[in-house]
Amino acid sequence: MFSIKMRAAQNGKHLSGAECLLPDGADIPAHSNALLARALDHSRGAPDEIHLTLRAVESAAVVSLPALPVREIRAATPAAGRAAAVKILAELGVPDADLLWEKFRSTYALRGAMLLNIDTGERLEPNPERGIRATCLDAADTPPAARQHKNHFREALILATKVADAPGVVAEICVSDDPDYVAGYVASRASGYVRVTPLKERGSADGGRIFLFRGDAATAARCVEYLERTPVLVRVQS
Ligand code: PML
Ligand code: MG
Repeated sequence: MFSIKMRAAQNGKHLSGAECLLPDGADIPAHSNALLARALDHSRGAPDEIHLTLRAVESAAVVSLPALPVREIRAATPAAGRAAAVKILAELGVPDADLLWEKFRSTYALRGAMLLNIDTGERLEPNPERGIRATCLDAADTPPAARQHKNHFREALILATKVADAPGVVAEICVSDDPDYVAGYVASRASGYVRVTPLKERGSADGGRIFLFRGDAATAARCVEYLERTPVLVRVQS
């Protein structure tokens, strides 16, 4: 298989990124072009640097997962949305779920997510300045044209499906960092993907992700390895 990753920046500041995971025989130039088109057409600005990386991936290791089932909660206000998210996390056994919003502040500056031990409060990312990236993932059978523009919901569902399958992950909580996109979600194998909107005020860029983890150090190491390196293809109903 081939992994293709795109990241675009302006004056050294990250603008956009996307990736694909392609089986043997896929039209690699067509997918690469679609990612380039996406990099060149971003609402946050024109990039002055684009990195496109192609790497062969061991296809015997690929995990295939059905997308998590989806439901949606529409709240009257961001505070009500956050309360709904906290309630689901509490039901999943996350202690002090209402205190997570404080932790969320430290995710705003991260490129990746926070990996948080929910029993000790310890952060487990190997590089806390960067956070942990859930990467090496894609939806199975994505046509090149579908890659040219960002689809928040679809991309989040694919990522959340991989994260929920990682060793030790109890749940994930995400708020979009896009100022015009006020939705987010709580996801886990037990709850499925629960889309919650709104979780923040329109115009706010305060978004991030926390992967809520429970387990010992060996499980944490397996979790990081899975999130960052195990190739996962998600089967999404279209
Ligand atoms: C992001 O990429 O900004 C996160 C998107 C969260 C998507 C929530 C949804 O629409 O279900
Ligand atoms: Mg974003």
